[in-house]
Formats: sequence, C-alpha cells, structure tokens
Amino acid sequence: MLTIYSDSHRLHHGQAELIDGEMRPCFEMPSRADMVLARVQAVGLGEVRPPQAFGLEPVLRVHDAGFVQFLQSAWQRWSAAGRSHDALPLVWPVRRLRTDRIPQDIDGLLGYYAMDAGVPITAGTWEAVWQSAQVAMTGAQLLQQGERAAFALCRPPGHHAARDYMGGYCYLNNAAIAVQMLRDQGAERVAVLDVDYHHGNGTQDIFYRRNDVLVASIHGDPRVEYPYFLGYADEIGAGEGEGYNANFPLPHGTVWAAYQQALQAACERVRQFAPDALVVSLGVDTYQEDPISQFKLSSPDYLRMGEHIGGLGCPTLFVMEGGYAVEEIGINAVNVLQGFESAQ
Ligand code: OKP
Ligand code: ZN
Repeated sequence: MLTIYSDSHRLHHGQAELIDGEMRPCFEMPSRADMVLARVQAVGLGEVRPPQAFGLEPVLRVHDAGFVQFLQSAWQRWSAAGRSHDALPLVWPVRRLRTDRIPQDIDGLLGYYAMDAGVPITAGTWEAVWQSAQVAMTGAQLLQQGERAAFALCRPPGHHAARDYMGGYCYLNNAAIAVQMLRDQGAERVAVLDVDYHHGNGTQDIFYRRNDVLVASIHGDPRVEYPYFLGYADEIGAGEGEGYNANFPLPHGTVWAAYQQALQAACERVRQFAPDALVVSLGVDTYQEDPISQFKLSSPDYLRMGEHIGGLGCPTLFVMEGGYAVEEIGINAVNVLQGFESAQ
C-alpha cells in the first residue's frame, strides 16, 4: 500500500493545551506522525510519496471561504497584536449570543471559528494544515487512478473540523476534503468509516443532509466523552440525508468483543450502501494505553479491525486521525493497514 506523507507537519507544534484545568504539553505532537512513518518503513508497507499540489479549490468545496481565510491569516493577526505564544480562543458564542456578526478582532475571531481550546495556532500551523489536506487529496487521487488502497499520513488530524469551525486538534477536515474530491472525480457514492475514539462531529456535520455520502462512526459515548455535543445514536441524518448517518456510541472501558460487534454493524451499513470508495478516518486512540481515551483495545485487535475493513472489498483511503500513545501509535495504525491487506 502506498503512503502519502509530508514533513511539513512538523511546522505545527503547539506548546500547550488546556486539560484538567491546567496548561499541559499538547498530546497532538509531531512525534506521532514520525512514529507512524517509522513503522510504515520498518514493516515495508510500500512506497512513501510526497503530496501533490491541488490548490485551494478542493478545500473550498468543503470549507467556508471566510473560515479558510481566517486560518490563513490568524497567526499574522495574532502576532500583529503583539503576542508571541500560541494563539488560543477564550470566548465562544453559546446559546443566544450572536453569530450573525463576525468579530473583527483576533480574540473574537478565534472564538467565532473554534469549538474549543484544543486548536493552538502557531507560526507554522497553516502550512502544516494545508499540507495535511494535500496529503489526503493525493490519496483520493490515487484511488481515482485505480489504486485499491492508500494511506494518507495526515497530521494535524481533521475529523472535528466542520465547514466553518476548527476544534479538537483539527483545522481542515482532511477526510471530508478527500471524500468530496472522490465525488467530484466521478465516484457516485462514498462511505466514511470513522474508527477514531472521538466522534467525528465535523465529518458528520459536513455530510449530514446528503445521501451520496454515508458517514458511520464508532466512538466514546458523548454523554461522557468529548466532543459531548454530537455523536448520539439518534443522529441519523436529515432531509435527503436521513438514513445516511450512523453513530455507534460505546461506553468507557469497551474491549474488543463489544467493539467488534459495533464494527460489524457499521461495516454492514457500509456494505448495504455499496459505495464506490471508502474513506477510513483512522484514529488509534481506542488503544488501552491511550492517555486521553477510555477504550481498551490491544495492538493485535487492530489487525482484526483491518481485516473487517478489508472484507468490504472496497477501494479504501485511510486518513490518519488521532492516537496519543506515541510509543505504540505506529504499530497500531500499521496493524490496521496490514490486517486490511491480508483480507484483500
Ligand atoms: C482529537 B481526535 C480529554 C480532552 C479531549 C480534545 C480531544 C481531541 C481529540 N479529556 N480534548 O479525535 O483524536
Ligand atoms: Zn480521537
């Protein structure tokens, strides 16, 4: 399987995130992607290629132009305000506050375009975010050119980012951009299977009213887990998209036996949809040692996960999302890819 990777991810390295009431070093760090790349090379998964340049147009097929402009200019605005540490939002428009007026000041803009404080913006963030999206688009093009599978080693991740907001370490929704590109290049139906521990609220939101893209997600129950405000089982899509969103929330402590049942059900939905292509939002923060997550999968379980996905027999683009147990992130992610290949 081909891997697409860019060193540019290193340009994004937030200093700190707000967690448990403290500013602590960001869990979403450059060594995550380095470890995954090292494992891809150690097992000889296949060739590693740099991304191609697709420009802004495919990004704007998914994201709001004002939001993208904000991302591009946020660091400049922040540093023009005399600040040198990471940019972070600190006020959000909750119920009955106005969202029909976009603030002009950088602090207002950060709050307007963010869902949480998990999205530090640094001098190099935009370039890393941009290249991460190009990595995903390159993967989509490979599928379109006839590859059976590809691995987009994206960093930063994307599935919490929606049309016009960032959040949860995510800025642009790499998987959604890849899905839209596949659609625009002729795939009639595209399915997303999101196996990251956290609900992919951004991806769900982007495709919620559409019947050409099925989104299925297995994740920690939002009653007790981030992102808290989306990811319930009764979110089934709306309008034309009714029946084309499927959530499988699972409790803290979930082990493989229960996870596998949800995975089987999600795969069944994908099979019924008969997609021309599948995009897997591949987070491995379901791992038992993950420092911010509460599922209990072991490293061999990821081989089984890959086998289930491979059993769908669908052209598949894997897009890297979360996974914060840095020592094992490479083993776990590449186990999914090798399990997938073994089932082909
Ligand atoms: C990004 B991805 C944990 C706080 C979680 C944000 C998590 C973002 C995860 N107590 N803060 O889905 O892996
Ligand atoms: Zn996650």
